[in-house]
Amino acid sequence: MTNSSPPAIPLKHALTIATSDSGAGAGIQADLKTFAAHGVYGLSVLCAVTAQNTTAVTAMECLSPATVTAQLQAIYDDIPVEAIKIGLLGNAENTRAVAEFLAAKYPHTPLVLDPVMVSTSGHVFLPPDAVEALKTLMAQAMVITPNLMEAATLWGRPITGEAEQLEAGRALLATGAKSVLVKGGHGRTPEANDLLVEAGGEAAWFRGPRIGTPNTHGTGCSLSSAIAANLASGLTLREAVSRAKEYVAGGLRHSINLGHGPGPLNHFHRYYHFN
Ligand code: PXL
Repeated sequence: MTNSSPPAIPLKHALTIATSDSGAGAGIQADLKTFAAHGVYGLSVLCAVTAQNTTAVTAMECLSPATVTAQLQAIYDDIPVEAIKIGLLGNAENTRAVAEFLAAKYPHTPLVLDPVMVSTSGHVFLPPDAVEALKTLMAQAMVITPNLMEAATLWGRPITGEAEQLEAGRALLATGAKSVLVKGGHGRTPEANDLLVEAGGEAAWFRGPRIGTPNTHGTGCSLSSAIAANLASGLTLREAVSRAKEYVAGGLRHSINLGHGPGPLNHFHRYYHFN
């Protein structure tokens, strides 16, 4: 081996079950880039395809639950999975198919569930029956990662400050999720503070400055994938969240001016920046 060869690292595998974003800033593309940036082998199960760029989502088509399950089975039959991230599943049928498969085959694998319902550009991704199905899947999660709007929707009450952020986090433990990360990125305060509420109601704040950039597309996808990658590498949940927040902050500091709307973060900011 020469001095210049890269280091050998343990092979860990993270699986994303999510939807394609043709602009590749969010969705399954963001998840796979995040896994790669963490030195974790990324596996993917595609649930739907969106046609979108930085300005709008113009079409979406779901794959059949049979095709979703076949992808899960193909991976299960051949490749180990140390952590799973769930993003946009598209409809109630796919959500139920995923819930059934994970309960049967991956009952002890750490599951990070990002309850994506509406895109930042305002596109409603999930019909109401899919939101109900998603609530059932939350009971299988190690952590769910709602932003303030998603947490308010799931809780059924508005969140206007940190006291309510904490109340919402505690209330959402009733979903059955082992812990809840209520992300503060969509607030209006100078800081973007995320709150982790763990079983029993114990809470930990992860504080950080709000990073002034319009390019925030895919932030939620990337954070939940970074948490999953860190869990796959064997970190505790708190450490996984803390490092994931740092990773996303770095990506936002070096975010990419792509297209005419909000661009994505730079998933590989630790390796190169664009000028
Ligand atoms: O960031 C949520 C999200 C998840 N999945 C897909 C998306 C988006 C946001 O645009 O496009 C496919």
